[in-house]
Amino acid sequence: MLVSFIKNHGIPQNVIDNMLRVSREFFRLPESERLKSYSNDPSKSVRLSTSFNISSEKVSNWRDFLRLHCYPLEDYLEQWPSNPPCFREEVANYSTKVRGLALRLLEAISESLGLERESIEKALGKQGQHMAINYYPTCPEPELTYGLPVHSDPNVITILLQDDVPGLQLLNNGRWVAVNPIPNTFIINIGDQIQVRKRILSQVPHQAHAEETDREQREETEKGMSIS
Ligand SMILES: O=C(O)CCC(=O)C(=O)O
Repeated sequence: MLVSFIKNHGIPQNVIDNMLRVSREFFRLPESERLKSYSNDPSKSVRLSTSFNISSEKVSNWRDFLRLHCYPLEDYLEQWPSNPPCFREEVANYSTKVRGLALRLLEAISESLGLERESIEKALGKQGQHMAINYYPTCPEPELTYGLPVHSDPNVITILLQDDVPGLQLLNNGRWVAVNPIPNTFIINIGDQIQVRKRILSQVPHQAHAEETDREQREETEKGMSIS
């Protein structure tokens, strides 16, 4: 299994702070403004939605998300939300830096497998990049649902940024282990597309717990967020 935590990642703190800030600002916009990005069509390259498929599912996830295609940036930037006004600039900056980190990690993974540095990148060919900004409202009855149910990631590699609200859980030897957020630290998860063999490089099933945040104890009480 491979989940890693990366602290010395080279992405400046202000880029991360700005990403979290504009994401929060987006989800605090009036509903009428947010709904400009709303769609139930999974093929859309920009889409605000909730849960997975609220028309067919019996239990909905306690999560809203804004999903963005990010690469090549020039193909998508104009479709991203223009409110908050600095949203495009800050998210573009963050996604470019995160892409650089992903490529460096793929090189390191190649080398750790005894391959040439660029082998995984070359084998994968032209790479898209997607981002999900996950927003978890306070849940009045967290025992009845999830933020996100157990899943593995269908992509190559996930670089997850948490805010300071816990919720992520990893399956380890049949037990769920809570992953408390560490400031300025990314969680790296290997996706289905580069699993090598169980025990060498494989997915870690994970889920996000719906949290009943104590409104008295937090200044920004109403939500947890993550960016993946
Ligand atoms: O929000 C989290 O902590 C988990 C997010 C996640 O698992 C995902 O986006 O695939």
